[in-house]
Order: sequence, then structure tokens, then C-alpha cells
Amino acid sequence: MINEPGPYDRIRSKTLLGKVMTAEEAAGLIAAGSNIGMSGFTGSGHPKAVPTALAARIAAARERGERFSVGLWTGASTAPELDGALAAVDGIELRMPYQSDPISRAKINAGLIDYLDVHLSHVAQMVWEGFFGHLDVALIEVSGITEAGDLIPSSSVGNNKTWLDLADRVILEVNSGQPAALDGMHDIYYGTALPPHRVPIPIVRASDRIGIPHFRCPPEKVIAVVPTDAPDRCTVFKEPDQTSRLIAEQLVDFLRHEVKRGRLPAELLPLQSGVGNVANAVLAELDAGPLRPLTAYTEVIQDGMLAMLRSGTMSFASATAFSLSEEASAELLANIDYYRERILLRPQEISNHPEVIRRLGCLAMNGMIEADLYGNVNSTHIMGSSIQNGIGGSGDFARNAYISMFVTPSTAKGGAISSIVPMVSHVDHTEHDVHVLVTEQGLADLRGLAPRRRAAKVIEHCAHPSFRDELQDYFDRALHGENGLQTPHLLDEALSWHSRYLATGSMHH
Ligand code: 0RQ
Repeated sequence: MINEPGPYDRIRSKTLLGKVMTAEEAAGLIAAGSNIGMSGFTGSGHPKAVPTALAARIAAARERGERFSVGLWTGASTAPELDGALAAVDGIELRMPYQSDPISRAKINAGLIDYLDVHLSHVAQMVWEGFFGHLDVALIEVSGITEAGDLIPSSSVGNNKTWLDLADRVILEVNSGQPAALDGMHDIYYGTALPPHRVPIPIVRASDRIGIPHFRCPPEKVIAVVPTDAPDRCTVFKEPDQTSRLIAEQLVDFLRHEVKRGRLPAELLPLQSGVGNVANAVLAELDAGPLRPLTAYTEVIQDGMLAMLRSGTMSFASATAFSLSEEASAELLANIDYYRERILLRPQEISNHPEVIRRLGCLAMNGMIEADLYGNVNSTHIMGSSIQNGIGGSGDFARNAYISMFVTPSTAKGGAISSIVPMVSHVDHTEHDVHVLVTEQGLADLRGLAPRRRAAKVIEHCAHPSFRDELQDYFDRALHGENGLQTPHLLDEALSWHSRYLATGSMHH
């Protein structure tokens, strides 16, 4: 039976084959109030069947008048069948460390879910320290199980090693929809520890392999094995629009200029790229040349990066997850032997490790919601109070990068909102961690500039023309204020831009 092809041929351990059951049966083993560490990062490698079965169980319990919710911990964002399904039945008590699901976002902003927006590199350490309580269950998608019972990771690694190490009980989803040939693309490092037992992480190049290809997990901890055959949440990318193209062109011009000035080598330094259409446009612009061969030490491999690996513009990419469109997933599968030589997926405590990011000198490029005149950046909150997604890995990289760049269109909501404001309504990245701001209007290199000079540059280069005069007026009057001239503000006016939008639907006077 074990060697026959079929839904179970990925489960090569006899012991674990004996634990096969349905998603509903597995969900039945999860007690109300459990903390569950699930796999999943940017819509890849999340469990596809048990969360939905658990959501149905929670809904049924609610109908009987019973309380049933769980603590939900993941790598990063997942998919509608996980975050969406559990949030829809009010099954999540506490969520961490990142989400981007519309239903869970609405429940968080309605005050129905406690959401902890955590630096992705901090999660493993904080879980080891016990801040989120005890981890009861690990629910992990894998792409296969070896004869020895080791687990072949799926399309993301995230926090899976930590969940498997710490949980009392383990439920595995073995997804035969994932390419079997993913085996060998992972680098699972077992050398992390809490202080004072830490040693250096021995990565000096993005391509350095420091661990082993599989997760270890004592078979006696495994209480269920659920075969699945389902795709990841494929991302839909738009062709870069004019705004994304302009942002990309300026950012790449800036990097070329840095090479010309001798501040960066011609092959640049390892890139970190956030996800989304602007990031993809930047990668496409870099793919057009002439800088090469580039490398990436990043969190997520998206379409643009796969294309660069294919064309040879990029020689190697280290990450913790894929986030691909359907077409790019097909391309990965079709040429997986080629990509396996050029890609490593690592636990997120390593892909986002400040020590490694600082050593490699990563060039960090992340999206933002708004920036203020002095370079403080808000990546997470709309109008100061509502969460959009979360800080994700942007803080791990921005704080430690060689050059930390943030990109955004200069306006939002059809031009009613300026992404450049006097004072951000929420701070994720302080002025100290932000080197370069880019909008379609231009690029402001803030390095080496005192705050007043930064403000002048941000207004001139990044603000949309329809907001430039109002920002300049604010700044000019702040310069004549009585509060001091290091970082001039008119406190009673600073956030009125946001309240103006909330009151009238426009930030314009
Ligand atoms: O909302 O769709 O309801 O209109 O914010 O904005 O323009 O679609 O931009 O998808 O690039 O996301 C910062 C959220 C940008 C993302 C953020 C509204 C806008 C829209 C989304 P609608 P866009 P993007 C490593 C890096 C944090 C995590 C991170 C993010 C919605 O980049 O989550 O960096 N970053 N991870 O209308 C009010 C403004 C606004 C605004 C945009 N100024 N005011 N609303 N919006 N600007 C990778 C990982 O960690 C996985």
C-alpha cells in the first residue's frame, strides 16, 4: 500500500500512515480554548482542510450555546479558508503575528479579536518565552513525510519549526497538491536558542545552507494526519500601472546612482522586497538590467523574483515563503530542478534575522500607508485606529537594512488623501529607520539630513502637487512656531489632516 501511487503515497512513514483520518475527525481533536500554531505565510503552505472543519465545529458549538474560540498563531497571512473561515464564525480569540484577510480585519477593527501585530523575527523567541500562553496544537501543512517520519516542508516555512518543537500535539496536513520536488529547497536551522546560549547565525551569503532539509517531529506527538490535494491562495498581480512604473524607475535609478558613486557594488547587495504590485514593478524594472547578478535575502519570493531567477538577472534568492500567481506557480513546477538550485526557504526567525540582515547589508524595499515630513512611516493603520494588515517583516528589515526604502503612491482614495502628511497617524518605522522615500512624484534620499532639511525634500520630491502648497504652508508656519526648531510641528494642527478627511472625505482644505 505504501508504495502505491495515490493520495497516501506522500506518507512514507508506516507509523504516521496509521494516523490518517478526515479533516472533520482531526478538527474534533482540538479543544475549545486551544492555542493553535498553524503553518502559512503569504497565502502559501497553510493548512487547507482542518481550519474549515474547525470553523464548522465552532459554528455548531455556538448554535448549541457553547463558547468556542481559539488562539490562532501563524507565520504570516493565510487565506480565506483559514483566517476568513475562522473569523467569520467568531472563532478567533487572539490572532498573531500578521493577517491580511478582509473578514478578520473587519472583526479586529470591530474589537472582536485581540490582534498582536508582531515583528516576524520576534515571534519564535516570544513564543519560547511564553508571552502568548501555552501552545497546545501545531497544525502544519507538509508536502510529504519520509520513511523515518521526518516532515518535508511545503511552500512556506514560517514558524513551523517552533510550532512543532513546542506544541503538545501535532496535526499534519499532507498536501499532494504541492510539488513533491519541493524536497531539498528548505534549510531548517536547529541552532537557535534563548540568551545567554546564543551563537552567531553562520550565514555570510544569501545562498549559505546552515541547516537540514526536513523538520524533525517525534511521531508520538502526531495525533492526526490528513491527506489534502489543494492549491495555495494564488496572488493575482496586475500589470504594473503608470504609478508603479514611475516609482520603480526612480528607485532603480537611485540604485544605479549609488553604484556609480561607488556606494554599492554592481551586483548590488541582497534585496528584500515587500509584496504587492509596486514591489513587483520594481523587480521587473531591475530585471530589465543592467545591474546583475543580483541576490535576494528576503521574506517572500513573488512573481517578479521568479522571473529574475529565470532570466539570470538574479542568481540566488533566500526567503521563507512563495507568494506566486497561478502562472508563476506553473512556471515553478515546470522548472523546479532549475529553481531548487537557486532558492532556499528558511524559518522566518532566520529569513528575518536582524543579525543576518545587518551583516549582509540588505537593500530593503517596503510599501507604506503614509509618511510624514520627517520620515516617520506608518505601514499598518488607516487613520490611526484601524489595522490594515500588520508590520510583517518590514520592521525586521527596515531597522537593519543597509538602505531602508519605503514606497507608496503619493495619494490614496482617488486623490482625496495625501500619503505625505505633517505627522503620521501611527508610527511603525521611525525617522531613524527610514532612509529613502519614493512616490511616483520623486525620490527623497533622507540620509545625512537633519529633520528640517528632510521635510523640505519630502515636500518637494514626494508630495502630490495638489497637496504640496498645503504641506509647505504647514511647514513654513511650524518653522515660526514656538515649540522648538529641531522637528518643527504645530501640534494642534498636525493630525487635523486626518480628522479633516474623516469629517469631509478629503484631506484638502
Ligand atoms: O485600501 O483597497 O480599501 O482602497 O490601504 O493600499 O495602495 O493597495 O497598497 O497593497 O501596496 O499595501 C502598506 C498596506 C500597502 C502593505 C501596505 C489604503 C488603500 C487600500 C492598501 P482599499 P494599496 P499595497 C514584507 C513587507 C506592511 C507589511 C510589510 C503592507 C489599502 O505594503 O501591508 O511591509 N505593509 N511587509 O486605499 C488611507 C492612506 C492610504 C490608505 C493606502 N495614506 N490613507 N488609506 N491606503 N494608503 C512582506 C511581508 O511581511 C509578507
